[in-house]
Amino acid sequence: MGYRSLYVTAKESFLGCSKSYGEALVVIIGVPFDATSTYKPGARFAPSSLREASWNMESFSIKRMLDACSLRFCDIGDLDVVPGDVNQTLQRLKLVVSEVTNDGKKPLILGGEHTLTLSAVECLRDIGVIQFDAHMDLRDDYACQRICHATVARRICEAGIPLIQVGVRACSRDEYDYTKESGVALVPAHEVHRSLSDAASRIRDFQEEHGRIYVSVDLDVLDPAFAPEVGNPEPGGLTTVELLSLIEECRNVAGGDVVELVPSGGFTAFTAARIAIELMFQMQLD
Ligand SMILES: [Mn+2]
Repeated sequence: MGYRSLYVTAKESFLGCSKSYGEALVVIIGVPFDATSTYKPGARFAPSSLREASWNMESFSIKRMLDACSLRFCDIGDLDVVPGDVNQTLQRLKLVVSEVTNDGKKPLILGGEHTLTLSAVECLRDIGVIQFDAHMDLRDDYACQRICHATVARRICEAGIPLIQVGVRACSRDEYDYTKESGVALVPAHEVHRSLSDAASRIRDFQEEHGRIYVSVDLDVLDPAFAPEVGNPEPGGLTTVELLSLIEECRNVAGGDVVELVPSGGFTAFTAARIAIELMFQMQLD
């Protein structure tokens, strides 16, 4: 695979302060892949854009009284993806994530498109998935593809992995019916807007029921006012502050990802980098 040869230097790493792999609890993996995009491609440019944004942000958090550069994380660079080949790319990602988890470390993936979540969660045993997303991604197939960004949550459910979807506001009737049949927990965007504290307690309940969790953040969960540079924007979303406070409710986090950033000259990469930093804080809590 050769991903170890793709180690970035500490200076080029996320936040510019990567530790060695041996020291790390959290391992950052970029996945510059967007082959199944159906509207706006370009998520392949997100990992480098996220790193660049992170170099221009403060690592110290006044809210947590902690410096992100004091966290034990290692940025191993980008996966050696196979452009245009989702199956091969997911297979490669599984090899890398398996190695990371076998070494007792937690993967934090910088996408890339949402499909890559499937590889990550398949490597983790006994977890529940918290999916922050405008969309359900529960279609059985989409645009003649069974493995793509619009079907990823369906494949996760079929693997028997418990799932809660938070911030959803765009789905088909069939997808909605599937949540009822399959027991997917739902906290739609309008419920978050009605009561942030109720949404937080739903997340806590899910975490208590399922123990270890994987947190997948599709940036389009945010309103396009806050995160316009995404593959499939959908109005009526969460504010950045709402999302960050819900991420703070996520405990016992075994892994996570930030996906669907499509950088195009604006500042959404800064929002994405902030979310990645906060996920890293949560991963080091337990
Ligand atoms: Mn989405």
